Amino acid sequence: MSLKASELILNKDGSIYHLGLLPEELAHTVITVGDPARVDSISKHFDSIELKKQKREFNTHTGSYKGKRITVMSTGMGTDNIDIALTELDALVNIDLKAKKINDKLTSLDIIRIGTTGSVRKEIPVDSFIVSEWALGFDGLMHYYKDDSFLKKEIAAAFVEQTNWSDKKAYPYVVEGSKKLIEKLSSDTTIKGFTGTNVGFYGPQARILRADVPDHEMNDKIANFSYKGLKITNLEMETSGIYGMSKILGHHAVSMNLVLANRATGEFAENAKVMMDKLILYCLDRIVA
Ligand code: R1P
Repeated sequence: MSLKASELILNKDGSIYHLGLLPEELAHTVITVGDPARVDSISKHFDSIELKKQKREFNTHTGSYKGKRITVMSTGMGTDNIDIALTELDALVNIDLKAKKINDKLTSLDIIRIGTTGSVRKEIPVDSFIVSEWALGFDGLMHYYKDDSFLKKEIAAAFVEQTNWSDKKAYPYVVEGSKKLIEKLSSDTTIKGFTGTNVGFYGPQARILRADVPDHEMNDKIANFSYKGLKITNLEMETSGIYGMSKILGHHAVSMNLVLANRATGEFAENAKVMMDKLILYCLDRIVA
C-alpha cells in the first residue's frame, strides 16, 4: 500500500515537503544545528560543498570534510521542528518517494547535534562542551508516538516526584543517546551530561523578564534532582526530540552542546563565536576519526 499524498507530502520537484530535499542530496552523516547561520560556520570547513538549499528554517549544505560526505542542516528552535526534521530526514532514506512505499531495507543515519545550552550546575562553567548521554524531555513530543519501549519510565517518575512536577505540564520522558556516537564524540575535553529539553526559552526555563512563573525554585529543583547519582547538567530545546525520534526510527544520535550561560552563577559567555568554532572543529574531527 502506498502512502497518501496528504501524509507523505512532496513538492513539485519531488523533494520532501518542509526540508525541500531529494534523497540523493542527503549524506548518511547529518549534523543538525538550531541556528540557520551556523550551517555556514560548519560548511566553511568542508573540502567542497555539492549542495546548498534553504526552505523555511531548514538551511542545508551537503559536502565533504576530510573526504567524508556530511550534510549539515539547521532545524530552527524546539522539538516541534525536530518532529518534522527527523521524520523527513528518515523519509529521504527509508521511503521510496516516487512509489510512496517504505523500503524493505532500512538505513540508519548518524545524527550529530551541535548546539548551545545553559548549564544548571556551578561546576559546569560557561565554555564547557557537554555530550548528552541522556535527555529529559519536558516537551511531550514522545507521547504522540506509540513506541515507548525505549523510555526510562522509572527516571521520569522519580523526577516528577522529586520536583513536584505540575500535572498541567506535559509528563516528562527520559531517553538515552546512541552509545556508539557518545563514545566517538567524547574525550577529556568534553563532559558527559543529562540534558533537559524545554518547550521554550523564557517561562519554560524559569527566565523572568516581565512574565512571572508559578515556581521560582524550579531550576533549583531540576539541579537538585538525582536518580542513582544521575543529575541534570544543562537545559536546551532539541535533544530529547532528536533522541526520541531517532530511537523510534532506528537512527543513531548524539547531542553536543556549548555552554553559553550558567544559570546557577548568572554568567554568560564572552567568546561564544570562538568557542563554537572550537566545538565545530572538534566534532568534525571526531566524526571522521
Ligand atoms: C535558544 O537560544 C536556542 O539555542 C539552543 C536551544 O536549544 C535553542 O534552540 O540551541 P541552538 O543554538 O542549536 O539553537
